[in-house]
Amino acid sequence: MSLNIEQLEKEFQDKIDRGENIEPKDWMPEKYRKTHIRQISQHAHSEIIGMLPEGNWITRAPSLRRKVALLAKVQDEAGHGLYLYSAAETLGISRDELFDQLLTGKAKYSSIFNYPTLSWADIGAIGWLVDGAAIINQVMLTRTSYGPYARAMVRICKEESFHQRQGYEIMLTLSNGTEAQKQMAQDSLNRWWWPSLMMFGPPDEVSTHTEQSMKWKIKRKTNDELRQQFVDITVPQAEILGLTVPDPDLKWNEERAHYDFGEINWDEFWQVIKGYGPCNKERMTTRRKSWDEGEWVRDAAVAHAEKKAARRAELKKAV
Ligand code: BYC
Repeated sequence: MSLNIEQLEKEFQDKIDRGENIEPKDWMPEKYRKTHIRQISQHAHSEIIGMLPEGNWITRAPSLRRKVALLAKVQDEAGHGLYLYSAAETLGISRDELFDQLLTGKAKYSSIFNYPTLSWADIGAIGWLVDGAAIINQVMLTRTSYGPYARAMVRICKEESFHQRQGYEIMLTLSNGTEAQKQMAQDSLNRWWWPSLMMFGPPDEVSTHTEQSMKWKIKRKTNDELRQQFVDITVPQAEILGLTVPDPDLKWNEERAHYDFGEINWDEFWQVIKGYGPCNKERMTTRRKSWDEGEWVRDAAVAHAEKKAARRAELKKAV
């Protein structure tokens, strides 16, 4: 029996090493399945919780054009959540279980959404920095080894690049505006810069899952590699905006051909993911309230589906 498992595991690893995708009906080690359920569901929850800080600004967008774009972005995020929940379901977990894990606090969602959106510029900063960071992580995930997740990522990345551009355009408009608008953009960059760097997860030497996830090609780059890539791409964008990245240690390193950057406050990161960030309570309270208030919609949808199925069965009997 144990030999059999070893053989299966070897074949599984060989398949991954050959660059082939794993599909839902293929044999997979239990830990591979669990790791994917954890990561895909955490990703789905991030999309759904990520709608809250931005949704907060839909009614206050400064023009009809901005409102339409923000509405579309937030709707896209709901769609991303749905693709991802569907991808997780292919691994044998139900949607109800996934929601339950979010609502009971058992499953995590991205640390970034536990920070408040205090000004309109924060909508620009989220698009530019948060979606920018998400794209870097997700372009890598289009080549992740689990087929349904990789395919969901292709579509999601296309939409994310529109999100990133709408955010950068808001920042560009504010930076070229009045002194007060430029100040608003700077203040927003000051507050969102470091939490955006934290999105990539803990440093490689303390990351629990990276080593195994790299072997299984769930991840193709480590947390620190992706974080460096984000800094290298984003700093020149801040320069075009005429804004200052809030890091006195940020400096181009000619030898490494990368930017060196300052120490991230990892205590803050761990506090936020343990539930003690500025908005954790608010986010979960809002999510639970909307789940409770949506009960009648779910009940009505189920009743409608049952009625339709019964009618179909009767028609079948009649012919
Ligand atoms: N926040 O071993 P590690 C978006 C946890 S949103 C919270 O390195 P891994 C968007 C980690 O789960 C972007 N928790 O983990 C939506 C683990 O704890 P558990 C969402 C974090 O999985 C709306 C522990 O720390 N993207 O796109 O190898 C608007 C140790 O970490 C975080 C995804 O979810 C964090 N930042 O690597 C705009 C992408 N970082 O689970 C944008 C998919 C780490 O053992 N996920 N932890 O209790 C990934 O690529 C990986 O899961 C991560 C972490 C790189 C995030």
